[in-house]
Amino acid sequence: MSNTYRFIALCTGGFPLLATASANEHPSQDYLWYRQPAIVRPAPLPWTEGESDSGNLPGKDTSDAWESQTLPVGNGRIGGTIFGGNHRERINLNEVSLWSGGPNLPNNGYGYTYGPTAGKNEFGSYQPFGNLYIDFKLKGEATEYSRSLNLKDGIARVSFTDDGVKHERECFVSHPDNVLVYMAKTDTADGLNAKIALTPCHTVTYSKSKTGITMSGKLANGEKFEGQLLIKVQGGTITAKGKSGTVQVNYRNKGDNMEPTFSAANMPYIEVKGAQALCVYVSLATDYKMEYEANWKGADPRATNSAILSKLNKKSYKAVRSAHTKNYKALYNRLRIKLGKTDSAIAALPTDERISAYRNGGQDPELEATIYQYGRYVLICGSRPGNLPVNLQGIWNDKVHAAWACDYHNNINLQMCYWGAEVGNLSECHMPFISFIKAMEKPLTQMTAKHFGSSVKGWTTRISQNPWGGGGWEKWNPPVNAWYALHVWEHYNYTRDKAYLKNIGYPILKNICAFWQTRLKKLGKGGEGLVSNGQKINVADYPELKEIKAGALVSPESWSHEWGPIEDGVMHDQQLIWELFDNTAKAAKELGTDEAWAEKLLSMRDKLVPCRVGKGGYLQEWIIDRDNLPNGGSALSGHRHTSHLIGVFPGTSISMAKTPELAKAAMKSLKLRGCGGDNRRSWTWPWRTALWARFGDTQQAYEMVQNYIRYNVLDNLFGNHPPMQMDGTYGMTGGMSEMLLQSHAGYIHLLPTLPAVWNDGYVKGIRARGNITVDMKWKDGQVIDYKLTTTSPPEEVTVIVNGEKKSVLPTLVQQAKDKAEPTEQKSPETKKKKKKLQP
Ligand code: FUC
Repeated sequence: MSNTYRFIALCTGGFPLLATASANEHPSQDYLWYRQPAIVRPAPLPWTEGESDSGNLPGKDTSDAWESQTLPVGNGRIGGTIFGGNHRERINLNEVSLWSGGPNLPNNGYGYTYGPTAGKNEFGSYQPFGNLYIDFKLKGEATEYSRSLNLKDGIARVSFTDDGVKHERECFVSHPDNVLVYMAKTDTADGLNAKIALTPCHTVTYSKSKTGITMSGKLANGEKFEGQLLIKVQGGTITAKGKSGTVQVNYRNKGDNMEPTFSAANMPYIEVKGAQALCVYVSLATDYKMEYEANWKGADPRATNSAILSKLNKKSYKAVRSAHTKNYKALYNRLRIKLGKTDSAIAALPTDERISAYRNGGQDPELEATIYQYGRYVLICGSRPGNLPVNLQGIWNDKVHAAWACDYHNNINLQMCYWGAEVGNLSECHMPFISFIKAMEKPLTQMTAKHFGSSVKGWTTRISQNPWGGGGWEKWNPPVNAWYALHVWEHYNYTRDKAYLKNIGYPILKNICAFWQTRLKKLGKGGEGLVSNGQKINVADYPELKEIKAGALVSPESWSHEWGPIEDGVMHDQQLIWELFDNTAKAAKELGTDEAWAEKLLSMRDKLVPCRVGKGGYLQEWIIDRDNLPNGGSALSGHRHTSHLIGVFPGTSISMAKTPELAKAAMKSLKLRGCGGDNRRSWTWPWRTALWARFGDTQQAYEMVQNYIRYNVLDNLFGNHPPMQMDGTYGMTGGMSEMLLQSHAGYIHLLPTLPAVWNDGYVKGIRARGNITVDMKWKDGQVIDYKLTTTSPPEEVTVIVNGEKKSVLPTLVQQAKDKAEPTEQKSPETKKKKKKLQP
């Protein structure tokens, strides 16, 4: 029997028999699996008020089973995290737009009160929707238990045997049908007995029908939400039980430990008896709309849910499932990767044990490739056009008062979530971020004027954002608009979609330029007028300022995240603004517009105080060459942020090819940061992976990948800040991509930093700037086959292959329509060797 799933068709009732995989038949890549469920804690449920034990198999004893053990599914709007309990299943439910708080305008986007009851004048926080609980009436102990998530079809599965009877369950969130789907099935003639409830996190009103439950409510900020369950069975009976009415939710504990409390006595539930299979469809909706002009208000959630479920009611489970896999695979299968073969003893282990083996020094290139693909998986699940972008935790959150409000944090986090989108061939999944930037322009323009004065045009934002146009955290983050602009530009740079650039991208870039055109400060000769921590400094004390010419431009009073003084000319800002002006001028040229304006922009770009190598040979982080910080401590080592290296990555202004002196100094700075203590965060490793890759240091780049897995990955491959934070999970796809292909310096470099562990492998479908898709295969660290394709009129491009520069004309291919369910293609290894592409 092969190492893949067996699918056996069951012809009755539209319920296909679930994929079966025995314990030793788990794929070793693009796949996560475990021998135990995540612990499902006792909960108030309408049929067991006050019960203390759900009788599940023991799970792994971790401090937080939700954040480290559950498996995520999603469709960009609805998210679920599955516990996989054999007796009691719990799925934590999310809808990307359920947010407390509001535009917090009285404080001009300041004030960081969050939590479930925050009103419109407060920042608020991303809220969990509720929980789906299913209690199965089982006879005994589970054997042959396994729980998995298959990245190749976007389905989470649980299987086990109870009292000699096989049980199989699967769960996914369908994008085409817009619902979370849970299916349970057994092969016993007696069938399944189960009780099903939807529990709340906020005060709600319940109603029940013959086959379902509705739970609706309104947050303190007026946002309406509603969840509907629709239950279908094959064989057996369904009965709606319990009461309808309002369930009051209160909260106990403070901060991140805050929890909803309620009595389940007045809740309805569904009882299923003797079914061969049962299926729960969960439709969740709010009345949020990402549109300022509409006052952020859209369709009534009841109308949304009813429309979704009435359409779905007519479909068989089989049809829903196959529409999901077709839609999901059309995105996921665009990129395939092999980084090497893992030793079979390690490859056979469940994911958590593989992580432990890795931490103990084991090599596992297939786990590393899974980490790469997992970043793509969670992007497909968390970020689909038409929805809000992913937040600090993707779209998955079980806390009513989550860390940092589970917000749109922008001094690294939100941006990093999208580092893998373009290069990872998921360009449309980048769009929610860009649409969010666009949707926030108007409220942010007003807040910006209020804060910076009416002479400053355009907009920028505070360090954290909510979906209501509001801001939070203590500081503004002026240069973040230029960082956002990099995403706006790179989407064009990768896709070469002129309609996008004209209608969406370029207007955003112009508004951001307007901010800096009116905000930049002119210094006098030798830096005269420079302000640090609110004080004009005596420039004569700082010889490094001598070279500054009169009229040089600096970003006034900014911050190198998140340390050092508030000062003019912080290098993070200078680099970002340089890229903004440079890219916007390029955009104007691409569109053949605003020639004179773009010229002015370029002349401002050239007046920006440039990066400088300090006396120690480091790239200066501030305009002043500091070894130590004014309030004590080294200004060079230890800090997790690498803000002054942004021109190396994700920016492109500093590179070994174009600015070798600065690049070498940047490398020295990075080395000094170290790898211990505060450097170990979910997001530090992807950034450093990409930085070392851009420096061409294979060993260091690979060590960053290893450190991510060693220190900041949880058993379910969620990133861990701590607490769980998804920036690193997404970012690793971008970071590792830089090791395999670089295209920022005007040419395409294949395998710039390939570690020995990845010596034999392939990537099919990775993207390069210029609307180019690259397939390549390598052996003994050397590229042995590669192919460039494009859907634009092909133009010659320089490619570095095995150290040699070649000129290659990409092959023109048709724009892929909805690729539907691509027939399983053979891997490059098993394919008949193609004629090597002659550059
Ligand atoms: C930034 C980072 C922190 C954390 C927080 C959510 O402020 O500096 O490390 O990731 O965002």
